[in-house]
Amino acid sequence: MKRAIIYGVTGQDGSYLSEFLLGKGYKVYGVTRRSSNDNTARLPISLNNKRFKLVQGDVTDPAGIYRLLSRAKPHEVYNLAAQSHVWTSFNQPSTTWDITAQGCLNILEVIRGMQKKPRFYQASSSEMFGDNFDYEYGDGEDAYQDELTAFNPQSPYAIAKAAAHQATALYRRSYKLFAFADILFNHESERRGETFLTRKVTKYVAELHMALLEGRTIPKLRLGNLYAERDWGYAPDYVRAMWMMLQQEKPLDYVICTGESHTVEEFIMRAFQCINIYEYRNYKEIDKKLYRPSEVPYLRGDCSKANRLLGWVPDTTFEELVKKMVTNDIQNRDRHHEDITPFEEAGNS
Ligand code: NAP
Ligand code: F7E
Repeated sequence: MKRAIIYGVTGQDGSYLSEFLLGKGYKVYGVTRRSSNDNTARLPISLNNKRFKLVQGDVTDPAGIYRLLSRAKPHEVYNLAAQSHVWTSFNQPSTTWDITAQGCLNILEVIRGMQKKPRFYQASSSEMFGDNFDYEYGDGEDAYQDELTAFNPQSPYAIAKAAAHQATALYRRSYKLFAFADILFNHESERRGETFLTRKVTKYVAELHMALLEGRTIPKLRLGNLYAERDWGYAPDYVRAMWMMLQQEKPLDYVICTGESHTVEEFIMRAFQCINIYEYRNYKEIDKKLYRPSEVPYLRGDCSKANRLLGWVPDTTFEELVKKMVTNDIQNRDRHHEDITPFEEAGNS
């Protein structure tokens, strides 16, 4: 039976990846760091599987990584652990560095010292491109990023990810490690952390939907920069790509994205439209504190290489993604309010 270790198993992607690997017959060691509250809310499905083992650990603790890898003797190690919130990284640059850059190096060093070396996966980020892009036709209309676009990171998070990305490539070249780094563009889901833009919006929309039905008012949605553009995909599609990469004969880096870019405002408008609100501006206010000292203005990936060599294509469209997230947040609210009108029928614009 194949064995895999997932660092970052309690996060959005870690939870989906653990279910995906269990579905493929793996034994999965999911690593969770110690916390004063239960942080396994995303793992009910995996925890019910006898082939899933939840183990305590932390990527900043090299000795613990060594003990786990020596004991479990995995075939594959997935590093999804990170302080992954860009805005937070400006407030906590050192913590972000220790987890997101040094954590990756700690795992690589342990693998380098092992006799039977597992395959290694590193979750790199489109944030590494920062404000840089290439042009297809040179007229500015078709700007994109791919595996060859130069990095110009714009946050402590992106700098840490770029360091981890380069370390993975260096260990692959220097020590012949079977190490891959995917450049993942934004991907969201019903399990997305609640302080990321998409989930913050869909939770608000669900709350507003309920409030309107009950004749209540709620405070406005506080937002930062509405004009940044992102290439948003669906997380389960992206964890499938992670596994597909590690099954390749030759370790290479890939961009994983949808190839479509939308503004923050477009995402918000779509989400409000799910509850039949077509003029959302009355419900939002801009809070300058939510602006970042430095922003990534535009992300649109080109995943032709992953298409060609892995046969990977995203299954979920932008419109489906927004709808899934809003529907899920409304259903979560509904569990406590069984008798309300389904949102498709609510005419509250
Ligand atoms: P996430 O929900 O923030 O999950 C991050 C995970 O890392 C959590 O399980 C967290 O544990 C864990 N972690 C944090 N510090 C740790 C430490 N010191 N030791 C061990 N684990 C630690 O992130 P995600 O959205 O699933 O993303 C997964 C990976 O892909 C991350 O590396 C992220 O940077 C990268 N990525 C994500 C996106 C995206 O759009 N989602 C795009 C590009 C790259 P707790 O649950 O205890 O906090
Ligand atoms: O911001 C703007 C914000 O925090 C998206 C992480 O998974 O993807 C993610 O990073 C955009 C930015 O994600 C609010 O300024 C406006 O332009 O959801 P986000 P992100 O920064 O793109 C990359 C690829 C990763 O690797 C990261 O780990 O939305 N924005 N108003 C806001 N963002 C937030 N969070 N909150 C707001 O109120």
